[in-house]
Amino acid sequence: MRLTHGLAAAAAIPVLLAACGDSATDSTPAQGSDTSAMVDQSTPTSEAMADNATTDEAMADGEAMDDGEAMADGEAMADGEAMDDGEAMDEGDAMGDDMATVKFKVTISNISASHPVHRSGVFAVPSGSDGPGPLLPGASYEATIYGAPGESLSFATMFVQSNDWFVAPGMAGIPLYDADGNPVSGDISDMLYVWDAGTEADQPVGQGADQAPRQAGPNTGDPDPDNTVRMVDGYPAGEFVSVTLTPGEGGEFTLTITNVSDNAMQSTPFAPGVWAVHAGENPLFVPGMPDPGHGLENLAEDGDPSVLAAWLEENSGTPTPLAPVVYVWGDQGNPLFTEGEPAGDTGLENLAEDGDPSVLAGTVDGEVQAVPVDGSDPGPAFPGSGYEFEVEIPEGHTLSFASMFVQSNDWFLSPGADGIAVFDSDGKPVSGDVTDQVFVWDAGTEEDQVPGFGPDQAPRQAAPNTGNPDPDNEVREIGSAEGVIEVTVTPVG
Ligand SMILES: [Ca+2]
Ligand SMILES: [Ca+2]
Ligand SMILES: [Ca+2]
Ligand SMILES: [Ca+2]
Repeated sequence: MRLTHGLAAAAAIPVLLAACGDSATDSTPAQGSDTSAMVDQSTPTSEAMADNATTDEAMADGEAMDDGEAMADGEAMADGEAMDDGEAMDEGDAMGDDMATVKFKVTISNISASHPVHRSGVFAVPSGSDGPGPLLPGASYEATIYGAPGESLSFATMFVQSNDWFVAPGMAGIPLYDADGNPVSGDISDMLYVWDAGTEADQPVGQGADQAPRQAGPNTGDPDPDNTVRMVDGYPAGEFVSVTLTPGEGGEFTLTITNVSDNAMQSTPFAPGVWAVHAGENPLFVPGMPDPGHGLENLAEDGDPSVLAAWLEENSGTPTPLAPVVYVWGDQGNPLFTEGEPAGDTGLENLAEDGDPSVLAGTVDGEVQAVPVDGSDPGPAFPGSGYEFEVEIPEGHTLSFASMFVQSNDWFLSPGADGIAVFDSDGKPVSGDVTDQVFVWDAGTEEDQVPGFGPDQAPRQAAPNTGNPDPDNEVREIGSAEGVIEVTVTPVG
């Protein structure tokens, strides 16, 4: 058992008893001797039986044990003879039905660095305009982005007087910091290219009937005889757009895309596009390969960034540490919070803002796992690490836990109102991935800043509980936990 948190380990038995709604905390001699006898049977179930907490729970009433009546509702146990010769114990299933407590190994793995895209968005509103629209010569799109050293920027915007051309950086994207860790500042146009998406046959630039300004409808035109994304020769991107990065405070940059095509060989609008800040290579396309099919075609042929933006959002995630976990089980669902209600003074705020689970653990009689799998001291679990613990859960009960999403003001990971089903409808223990029952929540206790950059977030804040009040004080779902953590339960007892 990886319960290295001594306090939590010591609290395990009272918690289990509380969860069982039973006050039988005294261990009578009768129970003690029975426990020994069961251990001696060396049956598959004997290990589970050996735990005092399990025995206490099943036997419910130590006093009644003396006259055997408490055993009467445990049919396998009721047969004293069977116990004596061990036959009942050999029938592991019968014992399981009655004792009905299963030990699970629970793993919470931090996979938050698995998304290559960390943040993404759309630019669509030209300067001087009230709403989305094409970027005419002289006008600019702006986007506010955040980037850390090691991250790069990619974006794409349609070259409107074409069938399927767009402007974007190359395979590496644009690194946002130089080798000394200084933010990139100024004109980046020479890192951009005009690309052919390979999705529609090219017609003469600015004249083709199937090009966006003239085509009968979106996605009109012949297939491109070359279906690969490739650079367009003779069209240097810097002749058509001027693109700058202006660093601000705390990892902020302003991306400005200005249409300068008026004096170029071909005047053209550009269209609303997407941006992505990422680790590794440009996630939008691979030069020399076909359009990956995430929406680049819509952007490049019709100036519609929505499909690609949705894919990026779906595949974006901020790498984050996790903080020590509080966990609890019971038959009343998840006791750690109530969706749609304020967090109150349960300790959820301490957990969600500062990564401190101890107050909430006290409130719900929960346990804490504070030492990550790759560590020996309590602390955060970074991407690639995680938390692991073993827990005995009575049949029909569910498991709940909470852990801070550290690169946030007040986000945490936890299952919904029902908790995690660790037994199926037949009462059999579940084994495997249960991440789909876990979500990212906003505790409603602190105003959100950009994940990974907010100065009042745990890694950067001056002190615990620093930050503005949340304008919405209700606990609410942010999204799925998929891509942030992976949660598995495995029966081991
Ligand atoms: Ca083409
Ligand atoms: Ca077309
Ligand atoms: Ca919040
Ligand atoms: Ca804070």
